Amino acid sequence: MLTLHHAPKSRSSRILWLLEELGADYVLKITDIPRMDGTGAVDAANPHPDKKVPALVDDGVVITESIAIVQYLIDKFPAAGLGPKIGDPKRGPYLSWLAYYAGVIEPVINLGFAGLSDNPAMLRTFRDRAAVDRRILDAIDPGPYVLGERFSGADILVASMGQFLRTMLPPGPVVDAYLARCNARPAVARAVAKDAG
Ligand SMILES: N[C@@H](CCC(=O)N[C@@H](CS)C(=O)NCC(=O)O)C(=O)O
Repeated sequence: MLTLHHAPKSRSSRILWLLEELGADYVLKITDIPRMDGTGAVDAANPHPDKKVPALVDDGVVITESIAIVQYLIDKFPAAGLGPKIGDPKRGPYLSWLAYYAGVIEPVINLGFAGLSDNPAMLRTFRDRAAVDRRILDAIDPGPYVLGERFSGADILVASMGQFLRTMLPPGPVVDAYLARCNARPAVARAVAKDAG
């Protein structure tokens, strides 16, 4: 049995969306977390080693980190076709996007929020927001999805940023249309209804 430890409107919302895309049977456990605005608190029942979300538990095994959870679930439900399989030429680009999301996009966005965007060491390591925006725009235009014709787990990661805060993605009509395309998926409506509690 799969259990998602989830805090509404957080990084675990994307895993809720993925579970709905996959048609998975799962238990949703609402988990409190300390929020940026000072609300919320650490939830002792949260199995995440850092008491964060998302945390997925599959038959007693805890899986953490959005990227690992996305790939774990996509592997577990191969028939849903949300990730190119080994041997598929799109597999390399797909894995590159998962790693780029965790290893570059998240740090660049968070360094921006922290006012550290101009730090030379950070720029050398991660490049800047303009470079991230260009990579995203180059992927989704013409797209229509990050990997081209096929919607995948990479879209769940990229689009979930814009769902959380529109300014986390590049401004303009290309991203607006991409988000509208992703948000029109029936699984998003189901996830949003559950996210609202
Ligand atoms: N790299 C982690 C980040 C998880 C994360 O920071 N989650 C936030 C919610 S969006 C959290 O649980 N914050 C509570 C805290 O920092 O105590 C992932 O992508 O899974």
